[in-house]
Amino acid sequence: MDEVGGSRPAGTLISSPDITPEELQLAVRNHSMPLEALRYDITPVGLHYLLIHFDIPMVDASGYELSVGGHVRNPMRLSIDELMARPSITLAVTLECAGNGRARLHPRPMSQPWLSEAVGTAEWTGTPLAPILEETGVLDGAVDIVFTGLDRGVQGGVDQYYERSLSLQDAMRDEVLLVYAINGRPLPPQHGFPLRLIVPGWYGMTDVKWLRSITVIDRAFAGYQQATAYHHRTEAGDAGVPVTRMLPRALMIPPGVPDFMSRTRFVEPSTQEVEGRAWSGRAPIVSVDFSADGGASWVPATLDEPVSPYAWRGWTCHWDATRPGEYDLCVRAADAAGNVQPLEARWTTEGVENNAVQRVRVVVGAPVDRQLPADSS
Ligand SMILES: Nc1nc2c(c(=O)[nH]1)N[C@H]1C(S)=C(S)[C@@H](COP(=O)(O)O)O[C@H]1N2
Ligand SMILES: [Mo]
Repeated sequence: MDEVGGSRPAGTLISSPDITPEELQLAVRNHSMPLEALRYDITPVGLHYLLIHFDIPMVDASGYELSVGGHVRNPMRLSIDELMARPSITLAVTLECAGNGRARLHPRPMSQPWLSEAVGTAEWTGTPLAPILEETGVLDGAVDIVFTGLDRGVQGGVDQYYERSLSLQDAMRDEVLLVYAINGRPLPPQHGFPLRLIVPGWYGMTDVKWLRSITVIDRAFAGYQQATAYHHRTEAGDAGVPVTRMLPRALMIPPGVPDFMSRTRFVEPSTQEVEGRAWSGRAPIVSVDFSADGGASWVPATLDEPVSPYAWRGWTCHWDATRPGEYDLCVRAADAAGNVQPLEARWTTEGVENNAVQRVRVVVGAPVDRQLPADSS
């Protein structure tokens, strides 16, 4: 048995199906969204997934200032009151971790061991970034905008503050926000109090929490989370392709009732209305298909209107579950840019962008024993 605090840094590959103590440490700190929470258009804050690389910093809002500087004409410092006095926008945005699906890979890249539900949709309130960059007077030759958090730690042997960058062009998009509220309430500590970045459509690593500074630089940003981590690589040492916008994914609310340990579902012989959500950060979702036979045959689901241009859309599908037996349910989303979820996982060294279809095992028919009041159906 391996001990916690052992010798497997992120980046190690594990072939054993067993989750290691190091992965368990991360999994209990960073939770995903229970799949039944797909019922809500807007995820209640405590059910939204969480990913925190280091420690949650304790921030006193009264002394807080965001600094905006670097390759600019007029560097600025903004208090939370000053940020909140600026024009505000509320946008429903679906966030998903780039590592969603990682724990289903073989061998398994050592990091946060997500299954399929590292996602959530919140109503984020904040002020647009572009006018702030305009007021600071970004100078000619600006290349990247660096967003630095207040949280510090060691990853890949590098002592760092959590930092990510965007190109000037991406940072200037209208929907990019500096956010101070979630679902109508101030950000809680775990979601980035008092201020974070939200870049709709991109995987979650972009949305720097506990934002301390925004720095304009005249070269490509070489920070660890930008230049080393979050690349689609199929071999260690490859240059790889940076992870940016979310690939399409559909998830279903597992029907029926779960077995406590295995999560296998039990459904009475019946006709079922299976439902869930689908999203893509690349282009609007155009179809969701449902399969009750592990992907051998598919039927189209009915799509609801998206919750916002940057959020998931609901879908429903009729399932004839009248015949007792075992079923392997799957759903598959496609977007208008032609991206379709694969049936088999696509392996990458960091376990990013695995948007293989979700599979839910369902037994139609009663479990062996039953201890329910007479009036339950
Ligand atoms: N400062 C800071 N920002 C961060 C992170 C972090 O560890 N530190 N994690 C990132 C990652 S990888 C994800 S997926 C999202 C998760 O946001 P949430 O916890 O609010 O859902 O935050 C991003 N922003
Ligand atoms: Mo993430």
